[in-house]
Amino acid sequence: MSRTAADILIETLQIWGVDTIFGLPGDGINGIMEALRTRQDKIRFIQVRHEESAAFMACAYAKYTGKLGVCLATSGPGGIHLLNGLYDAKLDGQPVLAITGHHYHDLIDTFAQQDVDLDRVFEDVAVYNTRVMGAAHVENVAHLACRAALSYRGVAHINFPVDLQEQEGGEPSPRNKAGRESSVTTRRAGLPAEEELFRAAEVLNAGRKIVILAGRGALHATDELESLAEKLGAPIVKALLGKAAVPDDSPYTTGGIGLLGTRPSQEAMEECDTLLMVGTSFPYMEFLPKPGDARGVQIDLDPLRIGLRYPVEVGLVGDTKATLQKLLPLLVRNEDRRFLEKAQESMRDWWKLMKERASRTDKPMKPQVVAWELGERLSPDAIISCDSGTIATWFARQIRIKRGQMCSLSGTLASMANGLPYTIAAQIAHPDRQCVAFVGDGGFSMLMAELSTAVKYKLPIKVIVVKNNSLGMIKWEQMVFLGNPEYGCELEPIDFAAVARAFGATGLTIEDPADCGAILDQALATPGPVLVEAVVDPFEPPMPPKTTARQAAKLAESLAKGEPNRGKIALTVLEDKVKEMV
Ligand SMILES: Cc1cc2nc3c(=O)[nH]c(=O)nc-3n(C[C@H](O)[C@H](O)[C@H](O)COP(=O)(O)OP(=O)(O)OC[C@H]3O[C@@H](n4cnc5c(N)ncnc54)[C@H](O)[C@@H]3O)c2cc1C
Ligand SMILES: Cc1ncc(C[n+]2csc(CCOP(=O)(O)OP(=O)(O)O)c2C)c(N)n1
Ligand SMILES: [Mg+2]
Repeated sequence: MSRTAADILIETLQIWGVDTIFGLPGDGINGIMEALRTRQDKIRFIQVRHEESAAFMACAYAKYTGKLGVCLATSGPGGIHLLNGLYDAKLDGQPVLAITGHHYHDLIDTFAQQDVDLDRVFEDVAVYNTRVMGAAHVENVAHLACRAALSYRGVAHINFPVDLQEQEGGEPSPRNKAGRESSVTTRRAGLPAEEELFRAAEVLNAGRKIVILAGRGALHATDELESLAEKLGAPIVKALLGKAAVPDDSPYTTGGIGLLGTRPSQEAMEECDTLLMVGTSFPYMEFLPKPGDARGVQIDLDPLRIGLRYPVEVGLVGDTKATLQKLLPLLVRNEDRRFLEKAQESMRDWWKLMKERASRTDKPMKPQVVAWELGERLSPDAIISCDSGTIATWFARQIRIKRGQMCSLSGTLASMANGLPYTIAAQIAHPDRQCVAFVGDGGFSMLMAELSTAVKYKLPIKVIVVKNNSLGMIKWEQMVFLGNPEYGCELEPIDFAAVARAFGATGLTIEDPADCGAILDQALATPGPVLVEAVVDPFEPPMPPKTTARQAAKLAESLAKGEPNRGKIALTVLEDKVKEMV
């Protein structure tokens, strides 16, 4: 039997090492589903409950393996559902291939059912975007799509009309010659020019108070980063996607930066005379030194990103690890260790404060307690995925990442709801590792049907839902940034433990901080998918590293304007401040 166009597509993906596709069937992709059915021993199809999850999963698969993530959706609504997860991949620079269906090729643009030109819809999200014109077209475009996603670290999209999927053979045009494609992968810009390395070394060797800002582009260069910090006497500040670039117990790091960051990181940024940015496009420029206050050097794989956030003097275009290996021998040890030592001392105080916030016995339980107790119990190989919300603050601050662990969230898109799909993809990619979702009640409820996916594929994921019955982060933003009473942020409570049990997973609840550790132990030791609902204080504020007078004034304004929970909020904020001072 001759191969269909869909067979050619799937076989080409196999050449590129694709072993997993996340998706949901539909009438626009039945031909592709058949090609997958007949190859299920070689390529896994993971059925999801919502295509958005499939795209998040493809993104996380890429984040946690470095390989191409692939998702599949039907024509019209299926493809549209993919979009949010695809933007997550685009904005966090992950290689993802999206395959979508279209209806019959000769009825396209005739007001037919599901007549959505997804190749036009996906124009902005994709670095490579095409519609299949016939069986003879497939091999060429499938190779290119894989190559484009991997080399440009972005989204590639193939839109495939349903009738063409079943087309057999397909006569190539006179100019099209078969067998000309290659699946050899190539990397761009491995190393910067030598003279740039010398110029960078000159700037760094002249610095006395140097800060290293490391991001996700440095995740694979932990040892090099620590050697760099040792040589330069420089604290390593971490952008959130670079949380695992060095472990939190490294003597060189002051942890995160930004609203979710630490005070020592902010102080180091305020005082430094030299800034070295490594694999980061950290977006909050207000947390970086003022232009002119520090000299700047930046390492990035993408030349477009050089000088994006800070006017650096030298840009090293190259891979972090390879570049640092070349740069390190050119650096002279900074004998003035005072800047690093001061940062280390501030960090000791910071961790005391974090532990203090996480050891509170108040009821309702403080969210920091859950994050801290979880972090203490995670196994050395754990993969932790988080959602957008105040939940990200507790994740950033109270979960101390260890060497060997991985973690992520939807960074630059900052989407809600990715946490559960990310965790499912992590567990599929790494069946033997501990995979944990740390999510808020708002984000989790958006895609919670994927619990069924975890049950279906017997994935032993652990999901910690921090339940404050509110869209917590937005509530605080409305009050602290705008000075308005919260509006539209309360959530109707859901019994998530009961929901988990209804899905066929184990469901546990923590209400008393005294039980938190024991219940988390139980959850982590229970086989199969487990959900823990942690009921927390909705009035616990995600405090910035340093509260500004403007933020305090705005909060007071919102309370005065009639914030419905003003009594409780005033008390909680005041109590937190008092506790920190005594
Ligand atoms: C609710 C919420 C709150 C947030 N608050 C904060 C906050 O307070 N602080 C914070 O830091 N983040 C925060 N974030 C995340 C933030 O939006 C950004 O996503 C994050 O700061 C970016 O981290 P990054 O610089 O590591 O990654 P990116 O912005 O993706 O930058 C990575 C850079 O590395 C480069 N690169 C990739 N691979 C390599 C390589 N091999 N070698 C060299 N370069 C490479 C890329 O070209 C890119 O320029 C928040 C997110 C959410 C959801
Ligand atoms: C898809 C999407 N919708 C809306 C937002 C805006 N937003 C950011 S955080 C947040 C609240 C998240 O609530 P929850 O998951 O309960 O976490 P919490 O802040 O309560 O910890 C909202 C609505 C977003 N980032 N993504
Ligand atoms: Mg919430």
